Amino acid sequence: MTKFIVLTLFKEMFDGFLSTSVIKRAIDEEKVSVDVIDIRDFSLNKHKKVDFPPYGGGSGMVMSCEPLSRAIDYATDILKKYEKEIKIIYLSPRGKLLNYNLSNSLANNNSNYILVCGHYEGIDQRVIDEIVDEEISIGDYVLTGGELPAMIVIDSVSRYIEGVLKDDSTKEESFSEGLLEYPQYTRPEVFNGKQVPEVLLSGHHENIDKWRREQSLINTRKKRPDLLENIELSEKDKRILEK
Ligand code: 4GT
Repeated sequence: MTKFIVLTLFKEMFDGFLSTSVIKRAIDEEKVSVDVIDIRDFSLNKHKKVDFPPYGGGSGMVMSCEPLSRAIDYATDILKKYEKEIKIIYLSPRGKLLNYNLSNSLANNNSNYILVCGHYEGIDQRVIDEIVDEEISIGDYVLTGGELPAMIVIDSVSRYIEGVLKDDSTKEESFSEGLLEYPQYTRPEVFNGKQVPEVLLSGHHENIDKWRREQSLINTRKKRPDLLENIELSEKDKRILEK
């Protein structure tokens, strides 16, 4: 089981996420666990303050070191009881970009995770420098907090944990690793005069696999040619793309 402990000022944001669909089932079946802890509980300040104006001036508030470091110590103590390594991740637009490879490796490197969510102008740099192991970004845009990114990390990592997806669609996916997915169709056979591609109705699995691979490759070249630069294509794949 992979364990996530989330540290946040806005616990309630996780309620819907953790009580729905695939993630709910993964938790119920003990494939993953997610504990959400309020950083405010670790403030020693009599008003439970966790943020202060930035040194040097400027707008907004910065989350201060003490509550955060105490919350991280508390989470670390919980995770110490288990065999796995403990990785402390800060979600931030300055982090390493999340992609298929990173999600997959987080799922399969025998680690449990502490996910630190910033809010306002973020957290004191000394926490990042001295305590955080890895900074992860979910894309090149700024959000109001690290909570949505933390959910995205948990969601995308969980999909690659053995047994989380019932019919293991990541196996099928790994057939198109690093490429865009092929198009999917379901009933009815004709919608607004448009037919489902003939080959998918043929029952000929070899032809279906071949068609899907072609679609993945052609779509990837058309929409995300950058993805083709990071993967190794077979001779067969190269021939498809030469056509
Ligand atoms: C974007 C991302 C992220 C934010 C991202 C600190 C205060 C960061 C607000 C937070 N924005 N977090 N992880 N692209 N905003 O991943």
